[in-house]
Amino acid sequence: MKKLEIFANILIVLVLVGTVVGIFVYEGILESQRECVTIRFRQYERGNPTPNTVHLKKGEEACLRLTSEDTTHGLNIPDMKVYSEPIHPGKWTYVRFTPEKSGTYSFVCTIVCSPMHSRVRGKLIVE
Ligand SMILES: [Cu+2]
Repeated sequence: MKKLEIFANILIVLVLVGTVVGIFVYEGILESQRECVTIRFRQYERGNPTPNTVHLKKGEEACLRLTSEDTTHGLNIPDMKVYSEPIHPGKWTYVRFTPEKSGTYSFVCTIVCSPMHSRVRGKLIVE
């Protein structure tokens, strides 16, 4: 009986600690998503990535939250040497980087997504 009580008490403590830790982790995930700019990739024929122009702040960490509405794409910002993992339809891919210089930068698609793949692009404006 004594051992059972000790086990029950340990279990209760673990559940309480787990709940509190879980809430903090969940809030952390929500917070990190709030700071991210969402870009929805689409083939050129379907309207290209939206938004097509994204504004970022120089010297501040940027977060891009990427998804696709048709086929698999990829993101490359050649002048910043920033690449994403493949952007699959209905999934989220995150890219974090800190733009060090102001200016206008292109982002392009890295995965052949249609015959007009080379036109899948957008702009990042760093101010
Ligand atoms: Cu492409």
